[in-house]
Parts: sequence; structure tokens; C-alpha cells
Amino acid sequence: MFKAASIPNLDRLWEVFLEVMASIGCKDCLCLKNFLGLRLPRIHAAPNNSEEPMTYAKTSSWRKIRSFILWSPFIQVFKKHRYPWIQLAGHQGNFHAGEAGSVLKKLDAREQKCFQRLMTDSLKDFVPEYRGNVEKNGETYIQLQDLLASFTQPCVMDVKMGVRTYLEAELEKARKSPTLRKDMYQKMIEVDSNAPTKEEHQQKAVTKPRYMQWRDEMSSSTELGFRVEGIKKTDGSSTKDFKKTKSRENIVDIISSFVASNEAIAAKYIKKLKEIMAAQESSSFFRSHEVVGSSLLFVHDAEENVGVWMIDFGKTESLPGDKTLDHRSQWQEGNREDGYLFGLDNVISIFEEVHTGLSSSSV
Ligand code: I3P
Repeated sequence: MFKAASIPNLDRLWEVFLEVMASIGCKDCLCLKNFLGLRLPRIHAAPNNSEEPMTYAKTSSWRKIRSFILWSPFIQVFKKHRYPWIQLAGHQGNFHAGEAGSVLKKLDAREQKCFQRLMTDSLKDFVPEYRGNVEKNGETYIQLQDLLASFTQPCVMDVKMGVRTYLEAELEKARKSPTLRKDMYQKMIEVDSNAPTKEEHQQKAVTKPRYMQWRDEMSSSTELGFRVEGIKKTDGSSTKDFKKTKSRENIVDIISSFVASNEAIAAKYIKKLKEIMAAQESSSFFRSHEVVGSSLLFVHDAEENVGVWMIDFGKTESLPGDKTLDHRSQWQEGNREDGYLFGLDNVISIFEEVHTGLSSSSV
């Protein structure tokens, strides 16, 4: 029998479980996500990037282990009480499950400072609650409200706001000491092999601002002031394949599919978005910060519960002195404008277009 004192060890037990699973399964395969009910791929790539796909059907012992663990009381309890954090965007490995109803995110000093200020700002109800810091395995994490905790099999969409996703300070730094990034060159040619210049092809590397600017222009960020980063549907399938999604028409289709053509859900999102915008327009925090790389997290479920929150403040920086932004003016380097509200105007108008389309088709 479990003693009360041994309950905190559940975290350690879960970590050990993950380690064991990682050693049983293939590196980078989605087996763990399967257990958490996120996705059930039937085929995954064979080791060493071989062209031949390998199926689990060949390994019946593996299937037995999988169903044994999947239906073990531990996993069932875990699934019921601690809905896994679904990371659609952002840095891999930055999140852990926290206390029930919380998630842990690796501490970033700038982000922590933002959360501390937000807890006393008019935006408080539109961001996850900040519940202090937690030490775990020698790392410090901020503990945040799990925004998915009150939903049943939620659909989730991450929309990165603003016309640019890099700080002015990053541009300046890169000019002074340019660092070449081979990983970013690789990500660039995976999307478009013609995107790098002749020189970049020779170096097989690009600078970070160059990559970020290219990403903003390839997607809808530069033109519309936001981009869809990732969507997870209620069936557990998820995609982040939106790097080249740029046109308003394409986004209308994506949003229609995200709300599963449900007029009531679209209407609730519009209401929430307008509430967020009103809160932002009257927020002293929002006025006095350059808000870059921050997302709106859209969440709904089949019971038509709907929520929208502002998340990710790692690149939200306070402005000097009493400088303020209107978040709608065009960005020119030096004015620090980020186009957040310009983007939100467009998000709302796209949801309205989707809603109008759904109401006219239901007449
Ligand atoms: C990443 C994305 C992240 C950025 C990261 C990029 O590109 O722009 O926002 O992190 O930079 O690699 P992609 O979405 O195309 O994968 P920051 O916002 O923290 O700068 P990084 O590789 O330097 O972390």
C-alpha cells in the first residue's frame, strides 16, 4: 500500500517510466505520445533513416508491452488526473507536468518578470496563473496553471502574434557579432531549397535574424501580423505544417476546420478575442512592453467550452522610461512596434468571416 509520504515520488516514478520507455522504444518515435493518447501512428520510420518503413505489427511482444502499460492503473490514474501538457510550439523539453492542474516551464528570467507583473495587471485573467517557482532535478521552473485541465479531449491551436518574431535587440546583437547557424540553414532548405543566397549555400549556414525574417515573410506574420504555429485536434492528431501558410483564404479554411464548422464555437471565440483585445487596450503592461514571439492559445472541446489565453513571454521586453506602443503602427527599426493588435484585428476578422460563412450555410 502507498504511504501518504511516498506520493511525491510519483514524479520520480513517472520519470523512471519515461526512461524505461525511451530505452524500449525507438529514438524519436512517438510511442510515448501514444500512451498519453495524443497520437496513434501505425507506421514509423525504420532506424538509421532507412527508406523502408517498419510497422509495429511485426513486433507482437512490443504490442503486448504497450497494451499492458497503457491499461496499467498507473497510466489510467495519470491520464485522468494530470492531463498531459501538449506542446504545439516552443522549445522541446522545456515543459514538465507539475502539481495537479499545473505545468512546469523552464525558468526564463524575462518571462518570470512578465508573469510577476501580469498577476497584478488587467490582463491577469487572460494569461495562465503564475504559481511561483519550483526546483526539479537541479533546474528551476516556473509553475503555471494548466490551461487544458478543465477541458475534455481539447482541440488546441497556437497562434504566434505580431509582424515579427525577433526582438530589435536581437537584430542589433547579430549585426555586432553575427553567428552562423547551420541548423537554421537546414530548416530553411527543408522548406525551400532556393531560399538561401549563393553565399549562404556555400556556408551552409544563415544568421538567426535572417532565418527569422524569412520565416515571418514565408508565413502570414509579416503581412497579417500573426501565424498559425500548430493545431492539435480532438482525435489526437496534430500538425505544425504551416510554415508556408500565408494567404488569408488558406487561414480561413484552417480556422473553419479547427472549429469543425461549429458556429457556436466560432461565435464564442470571437467573443473571447474581443474581450482579450479590450483588456490589452487598457493594460499598462501591454502598453509598456514590446511583445514579440508571444502566442494566443485557443482551446475548445466537444462540450463547446472555449478559452483563449496569451502565452509565452520569453521575448516580451519592457520599454525604456515612459515609452509606450500602440501595437498597430507599422514597424520601423527603432520604434519597437510589434504589430500585435494589427494581427489581432486580422484574427478577429478571419473568425468573423468563418462564422458568417457557417451561419449562412446553416440557413
Ligand atoms: C524557431 C522559432 C523560435 C525560435 C527558434 C527558432 O524556428 O522561430 O521562436 O526561438 O530559435 O529556431 P522554427 O519555428 O522555424 O523551428 P526563440 O523565439 O526563443 O528565438 P532558436 O533555435 O535560437 O531557439
